[in-house]
Amino acid sequence: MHIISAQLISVRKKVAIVVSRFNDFVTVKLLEGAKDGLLRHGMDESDITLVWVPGAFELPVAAQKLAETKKFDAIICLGAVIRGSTPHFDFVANEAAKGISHVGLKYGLPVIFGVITTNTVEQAIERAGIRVGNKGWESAVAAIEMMNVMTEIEQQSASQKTGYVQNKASMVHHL
Ligand code: INI
Repeated sequence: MHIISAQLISVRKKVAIVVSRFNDFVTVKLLEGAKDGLLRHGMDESDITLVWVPGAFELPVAAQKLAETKKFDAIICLGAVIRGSTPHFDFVANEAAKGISHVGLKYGLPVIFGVITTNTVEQAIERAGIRVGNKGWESAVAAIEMMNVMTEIEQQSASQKTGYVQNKASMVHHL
């Protein structure tokens, strides 16, 4: 049995963070959480690209443009859609979710959905806390795990073709 279960350490990876200005009293906290999450898992700040967009609705198109460059191993999308403050909550939230998922599948790239969708401002603030309970921090950890999962899948598929399986400690030949 081949098991792929990735480490939570980021080595030689490049990440883009796309963050929306709308509800920036929340999204700035998400951004802080995401940066902290990446740096604490070994990422170098120079390997992080930050892109601001007007609102959550614009997250997918920016993520798509970044994915097209093929320069990134993961893209983290951060936003806050709060039902109380908009009659078109559902449109914005749904399009952001659909679009982000679409970019990930189109490019075979981890595109992380770090968008808070809440009924109230209080709930949004709660989910943008200092590290624990911070959706940005959780998104960073998800990005790191997924970048490593993608690498391991590629390595395992290459090694299965050649008959070699490379694990962390050794090279095992499967006859
Ligand atoms: N954008 C958000 O990120 N969150 C919201 O809660 C929100 N509300 O309330 O409308 C919001 N709207 C703006 C939208 O994302 C676009 O920027 C705008 O419609 C222009 O395309």
